[in-house]
Amino acid sequence: MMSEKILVTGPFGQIGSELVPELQKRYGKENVVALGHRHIPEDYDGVLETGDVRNPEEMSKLFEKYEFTQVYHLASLLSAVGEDKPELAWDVNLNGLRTFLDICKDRDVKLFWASSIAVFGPTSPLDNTPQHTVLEPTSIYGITKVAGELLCQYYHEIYGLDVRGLRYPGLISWKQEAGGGTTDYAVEIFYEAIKKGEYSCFVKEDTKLPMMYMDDAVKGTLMIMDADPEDIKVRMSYNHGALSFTVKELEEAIRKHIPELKVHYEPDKRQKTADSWPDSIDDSAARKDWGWEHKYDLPTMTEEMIKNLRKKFGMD
Ligand code: AKB
Repeated sequence: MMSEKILVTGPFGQIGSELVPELQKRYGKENVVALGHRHIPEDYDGVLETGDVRNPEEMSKLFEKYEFTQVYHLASLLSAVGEDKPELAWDVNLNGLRTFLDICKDRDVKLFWASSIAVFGPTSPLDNTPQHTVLEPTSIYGITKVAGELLCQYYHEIYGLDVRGLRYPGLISWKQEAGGGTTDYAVEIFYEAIKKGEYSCFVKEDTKLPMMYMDDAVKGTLMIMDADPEDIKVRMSYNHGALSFTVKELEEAIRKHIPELKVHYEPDKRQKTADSWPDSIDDSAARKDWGWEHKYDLPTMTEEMIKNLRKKFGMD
């Protein structure tokens, strides 16, 4: 196998914190470079560079130094923080992506880009939202993801760049807390249930969104990057689905393990974004083209989350 050199941007975020160790296991610690920006964990064990994804000169120098063969470009502002800082969201999400599209188009590099269910909006079908449908998002985050997906497709068509992407749903994980997203409640509820037995939820109890356990998200990310280029028929981003539940259903699943759990519902401005996103998505294109399948359902994901968080907080 050709030896790989891998760059991961956003390596200490929710996805990166779990993807980087998997990449290190597969390709060797010395072959995975984490591009840190501001918050770098003191105990990070691996090759580290610091820099700004919006700076093409800085990023080009890194490519000269390491001759990367794969890039996982995860660095992004999420939906809730994007509404507070729309200019920064535009700058980081799109100028960051442009940097890598431009550098990679002239090299033999496979580029992964993280998109989101935020590409959909109130005019997209709500249930089982198809791969190809109306994309009229109302959040700035969603707008950057649609524009980014179109750019990816453009660079593939015009320059032959091997770029691949996933529309992640809300991701649920215990190693690293989510931050700045609309789906963060689905992670926070576990932390608060375990620490305090009580959670105040910022969306209504009947809010239903597509979700996925992080192990499945990491598996899907590696699967799409392993796939034969011929099998990647979508060069925008693939719908990436697993679960779909209301907050009330999640609350009930957690209560099976923590019977005393109390949840209050105090919707805030994030409700509007949640309401504009699909209830569930159709990911049959990913299943057909490159064999995507998920493992975790609501009960097994809930059990894993609670078991691991109890361990993490020394409560088992
Ligand atoms: C968010 O809520 O902003 C993210 C996402 C679904 O892209 N978790």
